[in-house]
Amino acid sequence: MRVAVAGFGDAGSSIAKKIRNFDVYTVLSYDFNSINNLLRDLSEYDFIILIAGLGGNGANALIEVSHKIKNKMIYLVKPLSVEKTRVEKAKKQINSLEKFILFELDKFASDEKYWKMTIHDFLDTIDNLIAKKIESDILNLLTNNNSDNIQKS
Ligand SMILES: Nc1nc2c(ncn2[C@@H]2O[C@H](COP(=O)(O)OP(=O)(O)OP(=O)(O)O)[C@@H](O)[C@H]2O)c(=O)[nH]1
Ligand SMILES: [Mg+2]
Repeated sequence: MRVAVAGFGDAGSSIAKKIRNFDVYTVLSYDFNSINNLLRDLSEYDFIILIAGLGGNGANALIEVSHKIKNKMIYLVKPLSVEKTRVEKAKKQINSLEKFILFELDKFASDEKYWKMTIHDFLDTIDNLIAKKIESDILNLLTNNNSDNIQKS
């Protein structure tokens, strides 16, 4: 089974770049041609992993692409609740998706071990954790040939 990873926007591409051993596409322009070229590239694969941070343009592109792809798993990062505008946009985006795995930045931020970190190091650490979880989901998928077993974190 051929698996590709597509990371949309800043959060999505930052996470996707940390995933090893699979073909990774980072998506930072969302015009008609870029999205169509991406869809053409992704059509060569049997299963697509889609990743984005909610509340921005990347997640909108992810939604558009995901509606055109059958075999997929979607991973999303939920903004911090202080990011009010993004949180509002995130709600609408979530409503237009059926099945996804959500990583809540608030939950990570409430863990004391991150409090001394800069926001950059915090996000970098979280991105490593998310990338590891996705890699392990892909390996499970390849072993079992079935995405139903993927556990929500
Ligand atoms: N895990 C992680 N989350 C991030 C990162 N950068 C931003 N986020 C979160 O993801 C949400 C979406 O932000 P971006 O990824 O910048 O959104 P975008 O898709 O680039 O869209 P725009 O910035 O609106 O053009 C933000 O509200 C942050 O909470 C990152 O590097 N890693
Ligand atoms: Mg951005």
